[in-house]
Formats: sequence, C-alpha cells, structure tokens
Amino acid sequence: MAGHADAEIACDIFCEVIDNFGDIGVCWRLARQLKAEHGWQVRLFVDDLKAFHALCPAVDATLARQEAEGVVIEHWHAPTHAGDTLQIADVVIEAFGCELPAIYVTAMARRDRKPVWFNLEYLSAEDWVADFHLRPSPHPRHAINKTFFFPGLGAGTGGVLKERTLDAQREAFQRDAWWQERVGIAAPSSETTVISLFAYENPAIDTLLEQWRDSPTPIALLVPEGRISGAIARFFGLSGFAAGSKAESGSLKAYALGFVEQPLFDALLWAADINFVRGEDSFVRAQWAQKPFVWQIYPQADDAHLPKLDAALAHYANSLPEPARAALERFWHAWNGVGAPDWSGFWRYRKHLEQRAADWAVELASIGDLAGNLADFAKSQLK
Ligand code: TRH
Repeated sequence: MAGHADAEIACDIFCEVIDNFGDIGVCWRLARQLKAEHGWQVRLFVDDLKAFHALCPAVDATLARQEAEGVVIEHWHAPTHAGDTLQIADVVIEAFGCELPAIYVTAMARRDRKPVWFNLEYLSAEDWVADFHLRPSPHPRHAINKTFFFPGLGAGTGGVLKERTLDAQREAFQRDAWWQERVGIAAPSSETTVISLFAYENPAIDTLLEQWRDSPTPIALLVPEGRISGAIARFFGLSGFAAGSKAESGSLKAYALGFVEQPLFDALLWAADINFVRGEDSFVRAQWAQKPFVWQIYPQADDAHLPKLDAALAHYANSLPEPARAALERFWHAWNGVGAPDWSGFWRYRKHLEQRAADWAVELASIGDLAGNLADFAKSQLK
C-alpha cells in the first residue's frame, strides 16, 4: 500500500508548559512548520495559553479552541482532556515527556492504522543522543510503540528546527529600519559593539555590566524585558527597566525592548554583533543567526546542565584556534556560574568567533532540519 501523502497527514502535538517560553516556543515553531512546509493538518494542545499569547498575540487565552496560522489550537485544560470529540491523528507528538490523556492512548492503540507516536525530547548535544534517537519503546499495556525523537547538534540525531525561508529572511534584513522601528534611534556606527541580552537572572551580570561600562569602545545593549531586567535596573540605579527604558553609564548604553511575537525575535539576533541567549529555542536561533553567541543553559539540580553545556561547546568550538576556543569556553562557563567573565579576553577573538559562527551554521544544516527529519521518519512508518 502506498504511504500517506503529506496533505492527508493529521498530526496532534501535546505541550505542557513547564515554565518560561521554551516548551511552547519549540512546539509552536514545529506546528507552524509542519503545516506550512509539509502541508500537514496540525492540532496543538497547550495547557498554558498565556505563555502562548506572548509568542503569538493572535492566540486568545480565553478560548477553548481556535485556529492560528492554519494550526488548530486546543486549550488542554486537564490531563484527561483530549478535545471535545476523540479524534486520533496519524502522527502524535508528546513534547518533552508530557503525559498523553489515557483515553487518547487507549484509542491510539485501538486504531486500525496505528499512529506514529513520538516523544519529542529536549535538545541535548551529548553524544549518547544519537544512540537513542528513533529508538522505539513498547507501551507497557497497549500494543503500540512510542519513538524517542532526540533533537541534537550532530550526525544521527533529529537536528534542530529551521524554516526553509530563514536564510533568505536573514539576508533581506534591513538593519537601519529595524533600529528605527524597534529601538527608536538610528543604527549605531560600526565602532559600537551591539549586544543582545536574553537571559535568566545571572550572578555574572554585574561584573559584565561594569566591564562594558569601562570598555574603550562604545557598547549598545539591547535587553528584551524579562528575568534579567531587574539586574539591569539595579546597575543603573533605576526602579525598573521596562520596554522603552534607556540608560547610560560610561561606554555602555542600554535599551529595553518589548517582548515580540516569535517570528520577529530573529531580527534582534541579526541586529546585534553578539547574542546572549538561553534555554533551547533562542539557543538554536542564535546558531542560525550566524553571529557569535553566549549560551545560558537552563539550570538543573546538581549542576546536571554543565556536561550538556560542555557537549555543546565540543561541537561548536572544536575547530576554533586554541586560544579562541579556550576563551569561548571560559566565557560560556562564567556565564553559567563557573568562574568570572572576562569580556575583553573573550571579545578579542571576535573575528575568529564570527568565522566560526558562519561555518557552524553550514555544518549544522547538513544534518537536516528537525521538522523535515521528523516528517520523513513518520512517512516511512505510515504505510
Ligand atoms: O524561555 P526559555 O528559557 O525556555 C525554556 C523553558 O525554561 C523550558 O522549560 C526549558 O525546558 C527550556 O527553556 C530548555 O528559553 P527559550 O527556549 O529560548 O525560549 C524562549 C522563546 O521565546 C523562544 O521561542 C524565542 C521567544 N521570544 C519571543 O518570541 N519574543 C521575544 O521578544 C523574546 C525575547 C523571545
């Protein structure tokens, strides 16, 4: 029997928002891409529509069911809830180990044509990921397998999300217009180093702000309103650093930006010379931006995140000349609680870091994009 044509494939994605924006950020990006690039009929179950609304203002947090960008969005209001009528999709994605409604799993197992069931894991650059990617795991009670889908940075993993149009959009980016529109000033001259700062609270921020203030050349700091804003405000002696705020000290000028809908986030990364990013999705976007970046990994108990940080460095930094590689490693470590940041010792390798950023994007693209990899595997199973 012939496999499914893309247009017939119905896909349900289940997303539990643990905190912040990464869980829904990844699911929303994947949902849009499966719809727009693969023509799938996508339904996205999300338990927190407020976080979703921040990424997509068209989403109305009071509605049980709605549609945005061709994706059906269900407010997943209880663990047992699986939509008003129980429809089982061809492809079912449970994001980050969230538990599917039991009634839905039972119905999946009973379906004549079994759905392809993925557990989409968090991104990790660790080597073991390739060994576990696409491994099936039989359900303990029902006759159905779940497949582990591991995003990753290396060959044999599921890769990371990247839209087909992303590079063309980046190349068409209008820097001057962006500065006028988003920051309300003319774009700074090339003498100024532009830094974007999307971060969690971070004990290293004060030292870094001092180093930027005392820098021999001007620094423009762009700070999306969020968890780091309080520290910026305190540094400048302000009561807050909400969108639209500006502050200046020594060589450092800082500008607070509003949180923008997800498709507009990339432009911030394109506008800056170096990007501080965090979590999962912005970490990936910084790589596609082809600019040097600093990653604040999502902190875990017992420093379990540090080997993951080093695994990412092993991929990203491996072909840098040794002093630049060591400086990058030291700086990333310092931004993640190990050691003190040394901005000038890091940024003196700017040219090497820029070259590496461009080369790395080519390497990373060679493993294919996550949505395409997932769609290919699903179609190979739907026969
Ligand atoms: O928000 P994050 O820290 O998300 C997470 C969560 O903590 C999650 O639980 C954890 O498991 C995961 O990290 C590893 O960082 P992340 O992943 O970068 O997600 C932020 C999203 O917000 C990303 O999709 C970009 C988006 N964004 C906008 O859409 N507009 C904005 O203005 C900004 C600053 C970000």
